[in-house]
Amino acid sequence: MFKGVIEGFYGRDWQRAERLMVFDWMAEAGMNGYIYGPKDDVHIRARWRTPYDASQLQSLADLKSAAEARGLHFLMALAPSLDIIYSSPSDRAALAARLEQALSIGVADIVLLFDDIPSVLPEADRPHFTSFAAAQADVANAVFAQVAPHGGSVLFCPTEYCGRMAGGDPRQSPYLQTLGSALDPKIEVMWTGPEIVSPEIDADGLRHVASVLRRKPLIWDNFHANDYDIRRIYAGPLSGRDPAILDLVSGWFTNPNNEAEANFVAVRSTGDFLNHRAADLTAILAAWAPRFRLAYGSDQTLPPEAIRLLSDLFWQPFAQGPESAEMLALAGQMLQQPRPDTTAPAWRDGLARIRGFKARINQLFTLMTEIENRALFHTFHRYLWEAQEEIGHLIVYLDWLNERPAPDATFPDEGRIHNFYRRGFGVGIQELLKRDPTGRYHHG
Ligand code: GDL
Repeated sequence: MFKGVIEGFYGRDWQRAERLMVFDWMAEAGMNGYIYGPKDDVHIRARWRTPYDASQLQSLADLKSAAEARGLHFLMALAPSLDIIYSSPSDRAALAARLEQALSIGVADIVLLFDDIPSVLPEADRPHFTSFAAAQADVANAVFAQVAPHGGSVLFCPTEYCGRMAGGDPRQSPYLQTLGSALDPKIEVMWTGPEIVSPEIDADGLRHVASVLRRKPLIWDNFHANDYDIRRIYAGPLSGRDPAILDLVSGWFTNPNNEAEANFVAVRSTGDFLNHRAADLTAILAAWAPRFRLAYGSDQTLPPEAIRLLSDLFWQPFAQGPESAEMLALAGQMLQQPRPDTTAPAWRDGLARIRGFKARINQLFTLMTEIENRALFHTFHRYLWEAQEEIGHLIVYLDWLNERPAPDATFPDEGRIHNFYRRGFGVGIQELLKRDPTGRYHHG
């Protein structure tokens, strides 16, 4: 069973050195496969008809060798989905030529991507196929027929690749029903779970997908992906996936953070899960520590508690790290009353604890500036900057409440708020659409 990483996100793709670094982590984590599929490579998606030139092809061949040297199977993605005419002989020939090119460097395992496109059969195809799914299956079967004699395989990412896109219950989706019956049974079908980014992937959901696809799904896990939100990055462990579900899948690839350096915990914790090992965050963070060597010589690294705090601050898509969650809950309680009794022992104690947390974030921020690995430093720097800025802001506000301002007084730090604090086009829109704590908008 494939257990690995797919470089399948939007945004800047990894550089060669970053890929080799991730390969090392993957091998140590007991993974066995890597899919080369960055949306940034125009030859995969936007210009899928255009072959790689000789030097690009050589780089891919080198990457394949580097993966194999670490025991990782190398798979390549191709996404003709944006504008292919499924019935066009010239498009089919262009696709076949792209496969020949992959085969020429020994890559016979092809990941055919039909994600993130409108679910409509092109006009020109309507006389030739009964449905969108039938057209895709026809192309995928042809791809399989071309690579199979070379010992190759096809992993197929459908257009409905999660429960939500399939209308909730995948068994009811005509699109998936057609794929299930029309795709060659040896073709693997990818699935991201109930959602694009799934908080949980559970056994019942997988059984339902398997029944409609007539094969076990192959998981494309976006748990640690962060390309959809510039304010987030995930250095917390995988969760919401019980190892028992591994019997219900044919393979598993995680599509992690854009920032390669941020992926140590993602790769290790996913590797632990895929190999039925109990996740041990302390051990993972200890293994990460050597990358945090301080620049001023010696073999000192960031202390374990600082690395733990870094992971805690940038935890998971659906949960704050344990300490960050505790601090947010505490601050939430302290801010519940418009004019809290700041002399109450609980309030004073809360302020002291948040101040302590701020001091630790400040210390982490400073220590990070001193690490030798500048790529790792820059990976987290802007996120840490924001964390430091925001908690500083919270403390200034709590201090102001502590001075027992008059009931009609407003928070005085206006200059800072209006000049540069939380500005930008995106923020402008967020300010127009005010959300309640459950994420809903209320107009008026
Ligand atoms: C997607 C894209 C993927 C992206 C991810 C997270 C799939 C199958 N496709 O929709 O490229 O990185 O979401 O934003 O997940």
